Amino acid sequence: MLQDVPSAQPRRPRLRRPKATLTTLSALAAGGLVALAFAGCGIVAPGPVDTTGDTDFDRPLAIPPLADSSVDADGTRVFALDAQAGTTEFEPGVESETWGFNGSLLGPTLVADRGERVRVEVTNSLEEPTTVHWHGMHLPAEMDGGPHQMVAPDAAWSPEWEIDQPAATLWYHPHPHGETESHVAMGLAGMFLLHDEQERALGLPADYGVDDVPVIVQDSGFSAAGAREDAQRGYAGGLGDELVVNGTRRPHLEVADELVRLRLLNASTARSYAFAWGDGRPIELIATDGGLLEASVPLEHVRLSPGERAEVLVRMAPGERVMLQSRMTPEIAGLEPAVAAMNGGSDSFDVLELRAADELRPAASVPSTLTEIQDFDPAEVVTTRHFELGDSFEINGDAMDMGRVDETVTVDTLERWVVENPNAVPHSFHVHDVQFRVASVDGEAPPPELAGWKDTIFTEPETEYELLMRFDDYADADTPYMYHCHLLWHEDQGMMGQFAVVEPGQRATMTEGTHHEH
Ligand SMILES: [Cu+2]
Repeated sequence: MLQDVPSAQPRRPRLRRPKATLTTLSALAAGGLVALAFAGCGIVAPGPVDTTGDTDFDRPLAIPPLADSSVDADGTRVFALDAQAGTTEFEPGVESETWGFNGSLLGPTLVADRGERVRVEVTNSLEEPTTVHWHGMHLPAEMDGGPHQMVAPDAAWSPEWEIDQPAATLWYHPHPHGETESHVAMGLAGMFLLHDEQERALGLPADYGVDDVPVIVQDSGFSAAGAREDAQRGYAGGLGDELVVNGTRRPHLEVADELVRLRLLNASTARSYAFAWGDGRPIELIATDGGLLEASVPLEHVRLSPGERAEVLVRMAPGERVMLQSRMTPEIAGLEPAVAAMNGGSDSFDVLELRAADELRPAASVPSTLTEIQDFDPAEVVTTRHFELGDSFEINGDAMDMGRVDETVTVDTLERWVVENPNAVPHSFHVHDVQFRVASVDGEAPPPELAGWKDTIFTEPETEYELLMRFDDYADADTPYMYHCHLLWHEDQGMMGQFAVVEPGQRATMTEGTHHEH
């Protein structure tokens, strides 16, 4: 269980970092003039980290509790989330200040069914405003929990919507403009799992915390005594040299089932992972951000940048132990070695050890077809937009302006968004409201891990991603959705834009950007 020792802490979070100058950082990252120049500006660049094989994973993995809910007279499922400050003992007897929902760290797991109407009664017991964004969720813009839906201290906000998308591993986290990195680093994050009839019928492992296990991976710095500390910083943002999973350092999970489903969530602010098994067995990917793949795919590794999710299956033998690791390399990161070295792209970690009981409950075989994913027809594309990710945290040359709508989308149309990272440094791209398909990567068909529904992609340097997405409904000229780099420091620096979904012929209420030709 999560170590919950909530207490009022009327102080600002400690995990705030100085804002380094962009030009220095990006020049360094690109040039690889690593430690020497960093020493000159008072920042110690993270060096490569390898913690594999170092220590025993002797702590039981904390499992976030399932969120309580009640059902209203009209059938709406109602949850409650309260953002709170408290303390967490990552090491017994050593308290760190942390934030959580309904507790001192992370938040409960919300579960809902396709077709259900849900309401989340959000309250804010922090001393500063925050928001709760439903990452990956298709919903009206005013329910999205972005920077326009701030919840003041002691205030409440109750977004309500109908779950209208396939079974998936989604998550929630704050999205206050300029403060997202620190709010997530303090511990505000949780999972939101969606089920549907088709997924249930597959007979996949579905016993929460037993054979269907949330795996929320975050990195942090720790003092020798085990208090949480500021992480070191690369161009990507804060990069801790240690991992916590569901808030547990060095965790293991006892399993008594032959087949186990792990729901991997990269809830780190900056670090990307390349998940693989320590004994070299393939990692069986069954779902990406927005739901199931058409079929399970055996991979050497599953790369997840911040915000991305993957569901994987692992078949255990009685009595065995196997370590989930992250073994990133410059090749997997798609970065030059010098840039990779200072942005976590050469780092290896033990993540979570699975320990199988001597007798395991047998599992049904996994159906060869998990779902059918209908491809979008490119001939139906109504609008093509281009997004160039800059190395000084702008998109198409502009930093985020909460008073400007950058793109106006007509409801009920298919769009092509071409996203390019022309620089040598890492970025990513996340779109609110919709799940998209990756039509091509540099003109080639996407690899299997990008072949399903996605809402966030890592954007490798000098690579062009063609995304297709349909904006089915929820026209609202008054309220924009966001698209942004999901490296949270970049997002906070303004690497974000706004789009409004409107009725045909309508204009967004907010000032529209004028420099795009469609
Ligand atoms: Cu970025």
